[in-house]
Amino acid sequence: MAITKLNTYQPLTEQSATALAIGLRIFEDGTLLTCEEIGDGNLNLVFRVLERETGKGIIIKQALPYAKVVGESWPLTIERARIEASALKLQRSFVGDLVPEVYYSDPTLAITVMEDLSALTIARAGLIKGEKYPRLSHDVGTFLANTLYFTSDYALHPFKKKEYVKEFSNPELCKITEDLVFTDPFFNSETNEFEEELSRDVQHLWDDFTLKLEVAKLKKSFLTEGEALLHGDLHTGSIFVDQNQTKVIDPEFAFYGPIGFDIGQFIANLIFQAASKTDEGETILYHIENTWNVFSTAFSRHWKESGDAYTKVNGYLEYVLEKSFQDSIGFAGCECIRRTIGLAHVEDLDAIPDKERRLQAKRTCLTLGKELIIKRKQIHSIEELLSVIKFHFE
Ligand code: SR1
Ligand code: MG
Repeated sequence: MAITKLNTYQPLTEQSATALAIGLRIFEDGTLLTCEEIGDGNLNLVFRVLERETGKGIIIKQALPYAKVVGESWPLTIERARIEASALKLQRSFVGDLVPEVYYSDPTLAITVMEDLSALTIARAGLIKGEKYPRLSHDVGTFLANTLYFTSDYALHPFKKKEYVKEFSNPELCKITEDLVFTDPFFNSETNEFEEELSRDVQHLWDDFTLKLEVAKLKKSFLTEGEALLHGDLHTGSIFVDQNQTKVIDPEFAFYGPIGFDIGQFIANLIFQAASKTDEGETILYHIENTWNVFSTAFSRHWKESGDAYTKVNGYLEYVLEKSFQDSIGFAGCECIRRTIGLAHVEDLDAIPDKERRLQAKRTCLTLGKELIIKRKQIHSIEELLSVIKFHFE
């Protein structure tokens, strides 16, 4: 593929992104193209290049050498672009169209050129508007089962697994999660942000040493258990949807970690929806239940179809599933708390227009988050988890 090759990194502009698209020859020679920077995430530039006549488009995502959400005072390497492109390609080999197709990637320029998904909606935005996505939990459950099983030691030759562990070593983005999910919200840290009215609730949380010990155990799992290749940031802003399809995007936080992490982050982001709505709770609870059921059924099927000598030992699969389930409850609890009082909030809660209702929803996320972390080992089934969640929304 002939391209306009830039040999050194420089942030793209709408002009240079268009030149790159022309060089890639994805479009017919001479077609008129338009380009717009549409990135609204925390870290990267995202350009959409469109062929004017047909509306056919591509996305060019480029990592910036700093965290866009804070600015140049928070430097980051552009290594995450290589991780993201590699993760998308590997995930696609296990889940097909549940992730976008990558047309081209260049680690020097830190770009990934991929399928344009702008006909779909970001799940968080659609759910906030009250849209229903019947396939969402089925597709995310399948994504989780396939990516987590087929990148784990349960499926891979040990040499291949260790190659992937090296390829997906992602210390900088892991550090963001270690700080923003597992540490800062539980201490009086400068990165935290919350309404004055929540100060007493937050102080109560910071004074809770039982909670801190359980979060320390969860952080230890995140730091030390390289079980499977995680997406690493599986919130509803990382998922495009419509009525018929689901696409999981943005795996720049991918690394080898504990299976329960992705599941827990997704569940927590559904919980924000339940917390923000006065109706439709049942649909969200259904998605939580279905995600786990689809995940555990497909993961068990893969396990029974392959695996080593130990995967045939009675009780081992059940042990792995129960550990992942209880970890995911704890990780969901951490996500509930950090998105409420930490650095990166969610629209589901922040955009609740009525102040009292907003504060109430946030308090619920804090108390529910705490209960999920502390009681995770006493919750043995998805039905029990739903009862705990429902109790907080009654
Ligand atoms: C500085 S990045 C803040 C958050 O945005 C990403 O999507 C991750 O969730 C991260 O924690
Ligand atoms: Mg992202």
